[in-house]
Amino acid sequence: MKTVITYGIFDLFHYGHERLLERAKQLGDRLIVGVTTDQYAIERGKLCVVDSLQTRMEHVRSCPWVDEVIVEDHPGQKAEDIRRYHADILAMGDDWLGKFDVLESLCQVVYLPRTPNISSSVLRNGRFPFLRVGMIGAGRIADRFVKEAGFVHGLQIACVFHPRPDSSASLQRFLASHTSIIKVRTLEKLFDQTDAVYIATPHGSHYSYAKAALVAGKHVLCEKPLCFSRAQAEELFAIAEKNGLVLMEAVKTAYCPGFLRLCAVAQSGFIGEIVNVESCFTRLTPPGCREWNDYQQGGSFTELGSYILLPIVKLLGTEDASVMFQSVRNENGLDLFTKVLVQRDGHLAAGKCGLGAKAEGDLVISGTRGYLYAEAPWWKTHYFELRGEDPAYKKRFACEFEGDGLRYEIADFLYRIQGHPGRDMRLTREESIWMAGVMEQFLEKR
Ligand code: C2G
Repeated sequence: MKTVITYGIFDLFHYGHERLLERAKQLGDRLIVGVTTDQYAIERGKLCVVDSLQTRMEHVRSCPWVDEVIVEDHPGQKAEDIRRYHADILAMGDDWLGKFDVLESLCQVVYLPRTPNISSSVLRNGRFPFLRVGMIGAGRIADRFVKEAGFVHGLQIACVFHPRPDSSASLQRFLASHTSIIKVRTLEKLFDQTDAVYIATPHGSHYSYAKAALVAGKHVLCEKPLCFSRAQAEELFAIAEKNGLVLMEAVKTAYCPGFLRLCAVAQSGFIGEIVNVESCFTRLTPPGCREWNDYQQGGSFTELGSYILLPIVKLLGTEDASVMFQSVRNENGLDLFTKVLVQRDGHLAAGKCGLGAKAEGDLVISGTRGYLYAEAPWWKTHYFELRGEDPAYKKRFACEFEGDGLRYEIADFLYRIQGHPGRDMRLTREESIWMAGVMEQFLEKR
């Protein structure tokens, strides 16, 4: 009995997959197929898998040549499976040529010619129109956004609008490094040429640009903080819902695989009841930067508050809570360092952020049976530990965090616009509205 094993994502199952499985079976007597989980596919940079794991496994299982279907969910699993199933042959398409030669010490590795002119991404693009994205603003993050958008298939950055089209140095720099993106001089032009808008302008202008885009029928991905009042946030989400549009707040951590895993572990009982969340994010920012020039909405909390509030709202929810602030300010009244204290029955939380003072940027989630610890930069979550009473006990979790990590929120934005379920929980409407309410309280008390 010769056992053959192969692996794939098998998204939007097509005859290229069928032919690969048929030919793999012809190499032996038994064919085992490993289907990659959504999470592991995302960790491998496949950000826009359409079909659920269940559906993809059913498609593979429905093929007459397939004897057994297993799940592939972690790096190095192929070597484990080859031993576990006593596989004689690992068969893969030749787009993987050479990549699995290292496993030849365990079994024969065969690369089968790939079927030309068919792929899941071609089918995906065929099924969903290419999303034309317009950008408002051309500052620091805008540049990184374009680079990260390059990893998400199915969308294209078409044009950019800047309120000062002729005098903005950052816009000139941006256009020089992104020559395929055209400058438009009016918002109307931007809306005419796009399906969705990414807003990367100074905080105080997010609400008005988001409202204009939603009213114009455009999906919106808006940099954090979405806006500075609960009522404004509720209004924006109401317009989005009325117009059948996606509105997402771009707190990138909320969409990255590691943070999703951290929240899942925290909420799955390993640490017991969650009692306290402590988050910290500091980034020393020199005088003269925009964060210090905006006397209305500048300072540390409006810049970094969304990050430190994220684990608090994700793990403790959006019910009413008492929120208190303590800040150290500069001569212009802007906060160099701010602590936010959140209290609700049975739950406590404290967030610290600073552009003018440094602290240990860690995240600690305390429960009745243990705690989770994530060191800086937890907001680019790639590693965290489960710890308990015994200091020697540490369960380690490592996760992919590719590039600048904006690709995950961009992929989710596209995914939600294409109408796929299951990703709107990553940062919900209620959570964004709650954070806008906390921002409102901070500015009121400032
Ligand atoms: N394939 C093919 N012809 C195509 C498309 C895919 O022969 N036109 C093969 C691939 O080479 C692969 C298998 O079908 O061997 C599954 O392809 P995908 O679903 O694209 O999965 P992939 O990203 O290659 O995942 O850990 C390895 C991965 O799990 C492989």
